[in-house]
Amino acid sequence: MSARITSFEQYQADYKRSVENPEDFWADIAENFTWKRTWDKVLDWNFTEPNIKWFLGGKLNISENCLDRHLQDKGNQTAVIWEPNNPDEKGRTLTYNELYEEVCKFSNVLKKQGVKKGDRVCIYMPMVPEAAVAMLACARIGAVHSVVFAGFSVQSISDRINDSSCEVVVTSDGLFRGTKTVELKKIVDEALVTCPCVRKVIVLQRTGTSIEMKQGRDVYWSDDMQAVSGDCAAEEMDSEDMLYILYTSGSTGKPKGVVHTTAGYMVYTWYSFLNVFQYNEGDVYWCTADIGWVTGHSYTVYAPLLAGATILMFEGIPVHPDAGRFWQVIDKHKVNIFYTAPTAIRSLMAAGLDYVKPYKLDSLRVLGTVGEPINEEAWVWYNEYIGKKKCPIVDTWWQTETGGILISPLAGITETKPSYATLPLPGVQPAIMDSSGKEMPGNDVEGNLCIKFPWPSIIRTTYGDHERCRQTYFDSYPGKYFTGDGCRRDADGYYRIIGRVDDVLKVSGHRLGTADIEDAINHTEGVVESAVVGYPHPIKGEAIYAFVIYSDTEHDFSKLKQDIIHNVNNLIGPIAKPDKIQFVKGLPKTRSGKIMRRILRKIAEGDAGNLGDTTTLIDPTVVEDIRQGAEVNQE
Ligand code: 7RM
Repeated sequence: MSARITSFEQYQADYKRSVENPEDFWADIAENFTWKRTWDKVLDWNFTEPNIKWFLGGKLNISENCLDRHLQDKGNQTAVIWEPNNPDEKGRTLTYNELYEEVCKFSNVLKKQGVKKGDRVCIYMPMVPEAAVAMLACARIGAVHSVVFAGFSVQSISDRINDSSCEVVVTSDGLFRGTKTVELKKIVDEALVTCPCVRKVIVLQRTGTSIEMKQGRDVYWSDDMQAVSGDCAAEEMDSEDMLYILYTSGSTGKPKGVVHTTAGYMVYTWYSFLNVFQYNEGDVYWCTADIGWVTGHSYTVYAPLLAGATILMFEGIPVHPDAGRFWQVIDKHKVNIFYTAPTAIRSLMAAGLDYVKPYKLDSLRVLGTVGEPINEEAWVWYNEYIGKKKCPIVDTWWQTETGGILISPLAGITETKPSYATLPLPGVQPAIMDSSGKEMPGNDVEGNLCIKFPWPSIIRTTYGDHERCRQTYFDSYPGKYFTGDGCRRDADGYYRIIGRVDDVLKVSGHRLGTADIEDAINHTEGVVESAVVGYPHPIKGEAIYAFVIYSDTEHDFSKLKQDIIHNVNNLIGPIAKPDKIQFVKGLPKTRSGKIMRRILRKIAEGDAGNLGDTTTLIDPTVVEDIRQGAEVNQE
C-alpha cells in the first residue's frame, strides 16, 4: 500500500480501511521508516487509564529517520534555508549532509555536558537553524527536549524547567524580532535563580549583545562545537520512549507538559504532512510557526525532515521591514508550499494589496492555515491574492495534544469550503457529543468534539501527572478523547471547528490559559482578584479582557494598570498582555463561588444587553456595575 493518497476515491478507501483495520493500516505506513527492530504489536490501548501504546517493542531513532536515511540520495540537497529577521543580513543554507554533521556534533556536545538518555533539556532559542539542530540532537541521544517559546518570560521558563527538572538549558544571547531585540540570556539568568536543577547552560551567540557567563555553568555553543567529532551513533529508542515535552495552557492550573513518544509521533506527522500538503520531492516548504509551538515541532521541523523536504526557517515577523516580507521571501526562495496562521493573513490583508503586488508568488502550489478558525473574508483574500485561485487551501485542525493534523482537506483532493476543516484524515474517528454526553451520529449536528479511537501521535500523558491527563482529556466523555473544541458537522458531513468551549484563548494564534493570566495579574500589589476572558478581535482572532477587583486603598488606576501589564510581561510574556483592563468592585459569582464567565464574555463582546439568566448569582447588582463601567472604561 502506498502511503501517498492521490485521489478522493483513494482517500475514501484508505479511510475505510483505517477504521475497519487500523492495525494493518498503520503497520503498512510504518514500513516506510528505518527501524532498528520492528514492532511486535501495532497497538495496545484503553481510554480509561488512559494507556496508549503504538508499535510495541519497536526500536528506532527519529533523528536517524530525519537525517541518516536521506544522506545517500539527498546528502547534497538543501535541508534548511534560513532567512534572517533583517532582509539585508545574509541567510544560510544547510544541506542534509551539513545538517547531519551539525546534529552529530551537538549530540556530542550534549553528551560531553553529561546529558544522558531520558534526561530533559530545555531549549529557549530564536528561529535559527541551531534550534532545530538542538532538537534533533536531543532526539539522537535519547534526551527529551522541552522547547519553551522565546516569547515567554522569566516565570514561565522557570515553571517549565522545574516541572520536568531539566538539567541543561540551550539558549542564545538574544534574538532579533522586527526592530526589537530580546535579551534571552538575561531572562534565562533570572529564571535560573529559582531553578536549582539546572547544571549547564549552552549559549549560542546570535545578537552579540553583552552577557554574563556564570563560571562553571555557562558555556558557548561555538566553543563546544569545535572540540567534538562529527559522528554520533543514534541511540536505540523504544517506540514508546519519550521524544519531547511541550507545555500547553489549559483552563485551570499551570501549563501541562504534553508528552509525545517516538514512533507513533514519527509515523503520524510524516503521513499527515505528505498527504495534507501533497508534498512532492524537491518542493520548498515553509511553515511560519515558531519552534516554541507544536506546529513548529511537527511541521516546521520533524515531519518535513522525515519526508526529506527542503524547509525554510524564518527568524522574523510578517510585518518587518514591511507587510510584504512573507511574499518577498516566497519569491526569493521559490516556496511551493506555504503554511501560516489566520491572524497573519488578516494582518497582511489589512495592510493592503500594495504589499502583495510587487511579488509574483508563482512558485506557490499549496497554501495552509492553522491555529484558529479562519474567517471567510481572510480565506477568500488568501485564495485570490496569494494563491491566485490556483492553490488549494488546507485549513488544518489539530492541537498540541494530537501531535499532528487530524481534520483537514488534502490539497487538491478534498473539495474545500471556506471556514471548514472539512474531513478527518485516515485513522481519525471524530464524534460530536450532545449536552447530555451522547454521541450524535448523522449530519447537520453541532456539539463538543471528541475522537473515539487512538491515532499514532495522540498525547500519552502529561509529564509527572498522569491523573491530570486522564481528567483533562478522558474523563468528560468516558471512552473518548475530548478536544475542548465545539464543532459542527454540516449536511455534507464536513467539519467546521467553532472554537474552544473552555477557558483556553487563542490570541494571534498563541494558546494561552485565562488562569495563567489571572495569576500574573493577581501578583500585582493593589489587586484583590481578577477574571480574564477573550473577546473577538478583527486581527488577533481573540483579544484579552481583564476584569480586576482592586483593594480599598488603591486609587491610582493608571499606575495599577501599568503594574499589571508589567507583571504579565514579566511573568508570562508580552503575548499575554491584556488589551482591556476594567476595574470593578465585584465579579459575578455563583453561590458555589464560581465566576460566571459567560456573563463577562458577553460584556467584553459589547453584547451586555443580553446576559441571559443571572438569577443564580449571589449578588446580581455586581453585573449592573460592571456593565456600566464597561461602557465608559473601554478604550
Ligand atoms: C495546532 C495548534 C489548539 C486549538 C484547538 C482549536 C484551535 C487549531 C484550528 C483551530 C479552528 C483550525 N495547536 N485550532 N487549528 N480552530 N480551525 N484549523 O494550534 O494546541 O496551540 O491549539 O487551536 O481551538 O483546540 S494548539
